[in-house]
Amino acid sequence: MFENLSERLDRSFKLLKGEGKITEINVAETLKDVRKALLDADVNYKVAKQFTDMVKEKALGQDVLTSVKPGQLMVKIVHDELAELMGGATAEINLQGSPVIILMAGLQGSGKTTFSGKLANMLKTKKGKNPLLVAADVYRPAAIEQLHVLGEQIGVPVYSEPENKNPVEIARNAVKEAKTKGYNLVIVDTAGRLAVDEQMMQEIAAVKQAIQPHETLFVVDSMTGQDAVNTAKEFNDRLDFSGVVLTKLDGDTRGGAALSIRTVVSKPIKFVGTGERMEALDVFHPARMADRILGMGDIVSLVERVQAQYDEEEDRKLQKKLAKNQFDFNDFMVQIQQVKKMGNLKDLIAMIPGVGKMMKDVDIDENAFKVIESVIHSMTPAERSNPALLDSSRRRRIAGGSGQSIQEVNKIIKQFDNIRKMMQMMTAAKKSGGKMKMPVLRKR
Ligand SMILES: Nc1nc2c(ncn2[C@@H]2O[C@H](COP(=O)(O)OP(=O)(O)OP(=O)(O)O)[C@@H](O)[C@H]2O)c(=O)[nH]1
Ligand SMILES: [Mg+2]
Repeated sequence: MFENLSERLDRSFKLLKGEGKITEINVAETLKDVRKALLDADVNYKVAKQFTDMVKEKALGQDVLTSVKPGQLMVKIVHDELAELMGGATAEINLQGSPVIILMAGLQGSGKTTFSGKLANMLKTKKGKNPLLVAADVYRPAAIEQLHVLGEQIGVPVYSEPENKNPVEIARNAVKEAKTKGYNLVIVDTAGRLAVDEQMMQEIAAVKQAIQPHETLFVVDSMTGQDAVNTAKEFNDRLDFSGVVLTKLDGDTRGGAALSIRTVVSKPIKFVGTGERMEALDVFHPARMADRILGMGDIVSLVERVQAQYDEEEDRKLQKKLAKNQFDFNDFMVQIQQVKKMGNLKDLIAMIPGVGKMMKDVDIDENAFKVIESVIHSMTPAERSNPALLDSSRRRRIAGGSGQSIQEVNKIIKQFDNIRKMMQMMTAAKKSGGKMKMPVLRKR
């Protein structure tokens, strides 16, 4: 995401950084490039102009021309202004209420139902909420089913009235149900609608009126481009929503809408969806997003995501096994599952500062795990817990069983050996009090 934009900005800054002496002329040139990059990334032209004017003003005010490192100072100014453009501070979701009521609104296919599930999952696991999902999409029977499937997946109950065609009643009944059954969070998924469809706009306004939600979230597909801005405006005029959710930021999006919406409707972006999986949801942080756009990576989000999946108990068991030199293929499998839970590998890698750009055209083989898993599955339990058994005849049998070549099987066993050695070294270093260098987080 935002790849084009970050690349283009990078190029114009490089020019600036390369200059021995910066003049007003090349600052102006750079800003022209920045503006063009923004426009090409689908940022609203008024917003782009306002943005570069602001940067120019700041740059002049801070005497970029006479500073020691003018290129870097410019990058910093652009960074801070980008963050400002996206709302400055992180906007928290309002969880004051019993029950807290959250209403979804947005165009057809924008990702409302998926986001409803993701949000229930996040607030349940991270905030200890006890959520009730509500299927108030009365137009497509499949929509109710879809929410039930998601609910089951994340272990959250779903309220629905398949026979009732009145979303206002369903929503009202659901809130009543939540109160009597002790759910402290109600998430109401609604049918997608077109802003031009007067009847449907009235309907969602009526649902809002009836249940008085603490948050009304406008869900928008980031791939929609400029149209997203207009849609956001129309929904806001009718619903006065409290926050924006950008979905599908994992796709091939230019992301400019994200930069414009905040300015146009003056409502904060609260969450971003980055995939179809229930875990693929991030709280929106303007400064981190600015980092990402400028190619500085998003190491903090990365660390958070890794931590969320990190199982302390598992880790302790693993340390013990390592110390006793008992790390085996079963443990290897557990490790692979943990990495897989973190989401799409390419997304994760894109968050590492400086690496995102380099890896842009590298094809990361998401199937690599599958091959490893199939090889491990073809081992007997004895072999899995005692890799030393794996002689050449056993390896041949495993190759046959997993449908891989013998070379592939050898390679995977070798990789396993290397990982085991590396992990042992790390554990030993930790034990002896030796310092393993931790990566330093970039601080601004
Ligand atoms: N890649 C990606 N796909 C997503 C994301 N969010 C939703 N989707 C996909 O987008 C499609 C539409 O999502 P839904 O959640 O059904 O959208 P909706 O707004 O409920 O659609 P309607 O109820 O028909 O209006 C589904 O195939 C989702 O899997 C996301 O963040 N990233
Ligand atoms: Mg839906």
